Formats: sequence, structure tokens, C-alpha cells
Amino acid sequence: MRLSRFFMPILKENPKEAEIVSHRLMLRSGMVRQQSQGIYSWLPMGKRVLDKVNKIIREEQNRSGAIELLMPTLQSAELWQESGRYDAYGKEMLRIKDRQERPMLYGPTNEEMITDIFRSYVKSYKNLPLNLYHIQLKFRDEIRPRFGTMRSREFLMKDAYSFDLTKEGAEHSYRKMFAAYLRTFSRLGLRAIPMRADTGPIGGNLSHEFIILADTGESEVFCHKDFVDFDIPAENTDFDSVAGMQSIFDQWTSVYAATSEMHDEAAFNAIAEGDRLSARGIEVGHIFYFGTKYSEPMGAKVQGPDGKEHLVHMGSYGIGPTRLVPAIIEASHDENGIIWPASVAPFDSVIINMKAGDEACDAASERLYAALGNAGQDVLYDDTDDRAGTKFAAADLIGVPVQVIVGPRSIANGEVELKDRKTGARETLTVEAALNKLIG
Ligand code: P5A
Repeated sequence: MRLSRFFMPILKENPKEAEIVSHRLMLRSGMVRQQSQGIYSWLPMGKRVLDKVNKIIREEQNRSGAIELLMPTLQSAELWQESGRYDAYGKEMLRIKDRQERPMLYGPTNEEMITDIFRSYVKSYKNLPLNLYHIQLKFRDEIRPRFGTMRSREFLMKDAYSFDLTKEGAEHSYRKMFAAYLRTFSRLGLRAIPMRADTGPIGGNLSHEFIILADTGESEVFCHKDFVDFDIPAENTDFDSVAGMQSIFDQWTSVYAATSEMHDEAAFNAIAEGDRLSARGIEVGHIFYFGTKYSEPMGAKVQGPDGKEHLVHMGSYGIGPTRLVPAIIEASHDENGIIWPASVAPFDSVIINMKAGDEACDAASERLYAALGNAGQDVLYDDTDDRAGTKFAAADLIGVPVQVIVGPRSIANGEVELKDRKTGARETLTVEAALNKLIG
């Protein structure tokens, strides 16, 4: 992508409304724009990161055996009247009437709709277990949307819903998602800690929040510091192995971890003082087992091997991609801007042509741009006529992992400079050697 043809509206000033660093950096680097309170557009730079986050989430959902579909944002109130949540959900639900005066709502979550889909098609235990997910916008009329897309009113959610014949089966489905979440957050460059959590309006009695430790987090959390060293399930993990899933779950729930709502002061104080971690955290995922809470009022039953009808046991599993993007920034930035983990970076590298219009600089930059592009890399080429200092500052701000700096002095020797955004390490190499290093 040539920067001269891209749309990357960088702000020079620090936006006053941004209280935390991720919000400030997302606005400054032109990733998002607030359209109404708590409602955001994702501009091209932000969209690229969001797509990469979603891709990793999808890959790990698919790996665990979940199946993707897409449900609408607007839902009929009838389904929610059936489950009993239409009145219970309160003011966070945005209620709308269509032209026929039919009550509709902008979905804050999809337990009812997926249960309706399930009961319409699945009649036998032979089609179980089943886990269906989608990545779709939600709306919650939060009283205090804040921190940009971290707590917004309209936000993206990956929500998965599992269906099993028995409670034991449902618990295995829960542990599969638990393991898939550990892999997902780790691939996003984050260490998320599963903590016993309150179930709120979703319901049920088994629930974990996945929390990233960050000073700007909204939740107060308490845990054992052993979490920092636990192993992440490997790529070839067998998600169908009941014993395997159980052992991952057992390890990750073997030591104390709780959010403030579930905090047990005495249990926490029983941990050796040096092993206690009391911190703030960002909730990036939340999983629930709630048995027959929805299948019962909505009549979602299957025929079991005994020939009788059984209510299905369900769970639901959420991740917030539009919250994860700022959470990653909170965990990875410095005073100059964002430092993207390679897995979600909007571009693999940025070529900084320090003197656009200079024949040698242009030729070398074009060659690098073509070669990296041909090798399948996503490259941003800063071909604008901005001053070199402006270009360096912009490259640091947007946080692309590798900067390839093409300047008139070094190119006279056939050389360019590579800068690692994370470490700041610089290396001068011939164009050829730089290409070899980047393409491998
Ligand atoms: C689980 C999936 C649910 O809604 N139903 C379907 C269950 N869970 S939850 O905890 O309420 O939300 C799941 C995740 O969505 C993100 N999230 C938000 N992101 C940005 N702004 C918000 N206002 C917001 N609310 C929830 C979080 O990542 C949460 O873990």
C-alpha cells in the first residue's frame, strides 16, 4: 500500500477526550472515529488490525470444532419474551419498533436466537455436540461508554453457543472453549488469566472471565502469580480428548484467581505473600455454562439414546474483538506509539523513503516495495513528500514491527537501514541483504 494513496488520517494533537493511552493512540493513528457516543467507525488502519484479530479468533474457534454462521443484529422481541429476558434485560437493551409497530431490538447477545435456530433443526442426540458461533455487532446502551472501543455501546463480539445432551458433555464443551481461549489470547500476544466470575444477565453458575492485567483495566483482580508461567495448549491439542481438556482446565484453575465480585479475601490471604498478585485487569473474554436456562423456556429438546426427549445443556462463550484491539495496545506501546505484535500488525513492514523525488531513493524504495509485495508481505510504502522526521514519528506511532529506512546517504552505498520497532535496534544492510532478512 502506497501511503500517498492510503487513508490514514493521523492526528498531530493529543485528543482531549482520550483518558487512556490506547484510546489516545487509536485516535491519533487514525484507527477509529467516534460517530456518536460509544459508536465507532473503524478506519482502514484499524480495520486491518481488527481483521487480523478476527482471523486468529476464527482459526482457534474452528480448530476447537466450533462452526461459524452469521445471525442478524436486529432481533424480534418475541424470542426474548419467550426466554423471559425481554423485561429483565432493562435499559441496556435498545428497543426499536418497525413500520408495522412490531417490537424489535438491537441484539446485546444471541442466546435466544441461537436456541431458536437449534430447536428448528436439531431433533436427535446424534447431531450433538454442536457449537455454533458468529462474529457480529452487538449493542448495549451502556450508561458510561468510555475508553474508546474498550467499553462502547456498539461493539463486535465473537459469541459461540454449545449444545450437549448431558451436563457432563456440556462441561467438556466448556473446557474446549476454555482451551481455545488460552490459545487465542496467546496468539494475540497477550497473557490472559481465567478467573471465576459472576454470571450477570447471561445466567448459570459456572463462568470464567479471561482477564489481561493492565493498570488501566476496569476490573480489580486477585490471583496467584504462578499463572504467568503456565503452558499454553499446543497447536496439535486434541480437543476431543475429554481427559486432555480436563487436565488443561485443572491446571489453569488449580491456583487462586478471582475478580472483585467473586473475591474471597481469606483464600487469597492463604497464598504466600510473595505469590499474591493484586492488580487491575481488562476482561477480554467471558464463558458461561448455564444448563437448561434457555432450552427449558424455549423448548429446545432432542431425542436421547433412550428414546426420550431431553432438554439440551447449553453454554455461551464471548470474546470482544473491538475491546481486544485497545487491550493489546495497553499491553504493548511506548512513549512514541503502538508496538504491534507481528500477529496482528496492520502491515508487516513500512518502507520510509526519506527523500521522495530523489532518483536513487525512489528506485531502491520501489524495488523493496515490489520484492516484499511479491513475497506475500503486507507493506506500507511511505512515498509522501513529508519531512523525514514526520515520517519517522508516524511510523513509530502506527507501530508496524519493521521499518525499512531508505535515505540518500546510505543508498549511495547501496545500503538501507532496518529498525525494529519493539527493541529500537537498527542495522545497516545492502538492499539485497535487507530483502533476504525480511523474506527469509
Ligand atoms: C457470552 C457470549 C455474553 O454476552 N453471551 C454470548 C455471553 N458475555 S459478556 O461477558 O457479556 O460479553 C462477552 C465479551 O464481549 C465484550 N464486551 C464488550 N466489548 C466492548 N464494549 C462493551 N461494552 C462490551 N461488553 C462486552 C467483552 O470482551 C466480553 O468479555
